[in-house]
Amino acid sequence: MNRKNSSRLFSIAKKVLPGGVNSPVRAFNAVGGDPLFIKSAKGSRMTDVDGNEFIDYVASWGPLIFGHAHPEIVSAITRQAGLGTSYGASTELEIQLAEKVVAAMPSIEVVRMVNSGTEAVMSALRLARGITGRDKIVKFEGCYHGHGDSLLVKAGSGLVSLGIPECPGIVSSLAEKTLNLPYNNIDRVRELFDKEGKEIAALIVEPIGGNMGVVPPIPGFLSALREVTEKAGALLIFDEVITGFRVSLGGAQKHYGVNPDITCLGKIIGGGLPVGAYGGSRQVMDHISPVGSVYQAGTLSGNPLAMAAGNVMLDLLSKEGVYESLEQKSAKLCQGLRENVEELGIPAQFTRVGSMFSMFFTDQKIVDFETVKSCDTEFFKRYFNGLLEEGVYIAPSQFEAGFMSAVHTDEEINLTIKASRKALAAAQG
Ligand code: KE4
Repeated sequence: MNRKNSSRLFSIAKKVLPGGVNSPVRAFNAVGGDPLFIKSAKGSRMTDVDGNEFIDYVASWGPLIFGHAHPEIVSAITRQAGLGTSYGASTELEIQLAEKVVAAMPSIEVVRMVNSGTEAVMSALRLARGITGRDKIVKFEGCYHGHGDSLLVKAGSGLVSLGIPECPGIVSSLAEKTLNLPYNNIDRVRELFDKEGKEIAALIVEPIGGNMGVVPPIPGFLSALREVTEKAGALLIFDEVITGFRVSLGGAQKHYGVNPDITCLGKIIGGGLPVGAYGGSRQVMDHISPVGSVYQAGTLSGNPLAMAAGNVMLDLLSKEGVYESLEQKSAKLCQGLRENVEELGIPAQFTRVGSMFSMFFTDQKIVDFETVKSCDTEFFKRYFNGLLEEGVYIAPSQFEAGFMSAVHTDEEINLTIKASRKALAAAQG
């Protein structure tokens, strides 16, 4: 495949951007070769600067559940841009999006818009520490909650893809306040809370792990987290930046029937524009300035463009049959991929919740970060590059999620299954 222009641009980019990228996971470090530079995208397909076209399962790392350049989202953004891109003042648009979030997410009565998932999580942690007067935070190994200082401790996503065990620059006195546990291990949660529960401000969890590949919660895991945090007077934070509006209109909390104290959102609610949000009960959220004294602010928070795009996105998602269709498409793809590996005798594990899914090249059952780390990342690297040659684009790391959109066609899913079989066979060597 001709990737001349991508390589040319990458060498120029490296002169002015760290590693030639604005986010490490795009750099293709885990899969080799120069990253693709994208020229355009439409529906389920992206075209790079060399004219190569790909069926896309990255979806900008989750936001584009209705595909690229959806006409209704594009026209909402275009229309709003003509009315102004940012006022630094309130608009009706932000009320409309907040009302949609409140109506959909079972635990949210009040929500604050910010500009990224990282900002949502940082704010949620500050809020939990402000409410409880406690310092300690509990998270799970392999979960990624953005690049806020307290969370870059044994985190997933780019840190595990790039093999960065600990991120330099985090003040040690802060890092010590972050306690890590193995995902899905209820006994270890109970043990820690028995010992230190009174010092813990919050436990934050991806209710479905999405940053070590997709790792679903085992039955009872989320309800145990709810019970343990309740008992200790600690807040339960669901980081639903990926799962919110992805696995159901009410996110993972609706899907599993467990309500957190604070929910972090991002990605999908911005319709492809920069956005984040955090919300909870009025009692919790009224601690946030200007009502309460926990300060959090943002120049572009609730900006009209992202609100306009998010409003259309949530309207599209509220239509009858959307999640059923996502389920059917995702099940069809994963069934095809499973048949491929079975025919070829390749050890692989499959995980999926709705339209987020992973194929792990290991014979170990996937339950946590340790089991995920048993994957054959060299095999994944060959598979990734083989798929790319066949015109299919997945996340350039074994430790990321795959995303189906509402606009992938059956024909594209069949093409993907065929491409995957060829890439698997080639990867076997
Ligand atoms: P952002 O600050 O990147 O908008 O969101 C951070 C974040 C928070 N919580 C979860 C569960 C997330 O998955 C993320 C960001 N996800 C990564 C990919 N898994 C974004 C891709 C990137 O870092 O470029």
